[in-house]
Amino acid sequence: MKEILNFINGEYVSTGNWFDKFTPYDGRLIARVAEAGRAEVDAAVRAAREALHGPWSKLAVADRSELLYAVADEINRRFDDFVEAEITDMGQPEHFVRHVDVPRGAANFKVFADVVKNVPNEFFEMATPDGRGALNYSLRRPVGVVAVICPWNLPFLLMTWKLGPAMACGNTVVVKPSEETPQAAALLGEVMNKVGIPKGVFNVVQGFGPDAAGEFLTTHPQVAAITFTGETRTGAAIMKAAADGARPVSLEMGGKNAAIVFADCDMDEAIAGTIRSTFANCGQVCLGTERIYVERPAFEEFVTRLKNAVEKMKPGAPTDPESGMGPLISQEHRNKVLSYYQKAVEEGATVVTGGGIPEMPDALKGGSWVQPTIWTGLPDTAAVVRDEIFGPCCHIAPFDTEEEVIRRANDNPYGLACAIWTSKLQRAHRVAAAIEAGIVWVNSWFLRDLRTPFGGAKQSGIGREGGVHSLEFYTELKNVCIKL
Ligand code: NAD
Ligand code: 6OD
Repeated sequence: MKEILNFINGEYVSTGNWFDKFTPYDGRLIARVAEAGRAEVDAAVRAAREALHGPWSKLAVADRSELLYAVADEINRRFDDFVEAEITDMGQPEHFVRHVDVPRGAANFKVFADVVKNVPNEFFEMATPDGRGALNYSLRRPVGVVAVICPWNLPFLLMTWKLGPAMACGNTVVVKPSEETPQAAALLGEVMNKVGIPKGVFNVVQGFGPDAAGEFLTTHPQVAAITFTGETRTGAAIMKAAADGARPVSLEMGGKNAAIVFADCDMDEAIAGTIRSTFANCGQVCLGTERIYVERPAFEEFVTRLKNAVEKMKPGAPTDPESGMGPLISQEHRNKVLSYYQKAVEEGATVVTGGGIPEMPDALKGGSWVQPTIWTGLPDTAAVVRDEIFGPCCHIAPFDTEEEVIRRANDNPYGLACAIWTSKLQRAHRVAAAIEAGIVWVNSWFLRDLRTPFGGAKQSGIGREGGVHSLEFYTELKNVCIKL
């Protein structure tokens, strides 16, 4: 049986406690994972703390960047191993993992290695009463040991999205991957050792959240900052933990993202884009669309075409080239999604397609499969139109005016992302400006330039990462004032 371990101070560390890892697509037990307790979390934070004052922080920025380029190159050299780790952890189609999740692992290190080399510092010359004057300039310094708490959807992409900037800024890190997806983080330890990242700079503790590795890490007094991706409820608990010690948090949290489809849009593009935004990764993308508003003249056409496209999407095993969709991450998450499928019917939805469990071949019957599902006919107050479900499903509603759709799209506690489909330039700008979300895509979805600010409004997040915005979180800015 494969064993997945912690990675502390450059070494793989086992523990006396193990938990099982099953694949989501056939329910097979594939590994046992060594769960970190307080002792391992302490050891990881201690190693990170020592490394902070060792060679890592003394490296010139350009030399640190060179090491991070080497990390990216080694990820690319081990590309197939990361693909294997991600498909057995997450169960998504191999082509999706190869083209979306794993390449971003390398890019996340490369881009931030570039960003930190190109940050201008502020400089102010000032007058003083004695006429001699003074010069002010700013220096950026690492924050310290950063705790990185990760979710299970797109595990490698989301973990490295935090590690890239944290390490590029000279911090040391302790990562806690989701208990559902432990493999890529463990594998990354081999990459770090191979390219010569100093011991203790990158550490991994495996395990769960509350009263376990996650909480031990976020409450650890030597952790200087916490960066988190996951559910809003968990983010709020982490914020409370961070208040003890007044430590900064960067929180990327849940969403209930709207798509707005105007009748003037390119309908082929809107359908293809919505198929991706609603069903990619089996709907387990925080930026994904779960509420769709379609201008009334285009409503029937949009519903019919989306239904036809969805019904062509066959769920299947990750390595099946015909697979259009993978499973949900776990049976527990499937129960949650299916409870919403049932709620939709109880609330009076018209089930346009799906709504249940697909018939799968015997070899895949142990997986957490659900049908891709479309509903219409519900008011915006219905649970499936308000709550984040995080599954392959959406509700489609008609609208009549621009003002109305902006109000309805904004009438939700979350504010992560929105996709607008229109061919009218002025309308695109108007609606994008009025939408309460951290990210708005026009005639596209999940098109990412890593230099841009990324994060959520309202209950979808606190703070922005990406490009120089990441530096605001991962560095302390210090002013030096020199009297002349
Ligand atoms: P989750 O909040 O359940 O878990 C995330 C991580 O937090 C896991 O590693 C978990 O073990 C840990 N954790 C849980 N309780 C903790 C505690 N009390 N203290 C410390 N750590 C704790 O989220 P998930 O189910 O893994 O991921 C899905 C959620 O993540 C969805 O809500 C999705 O929208 C959100 N998400 C948001 C973004 C974004 O960029 N905004 C990106 C991806 C996922
Ligand atoms: O692209 C990114 O940087 C990012 N954080 C994506 C988040 C996807 C959510 O599932």
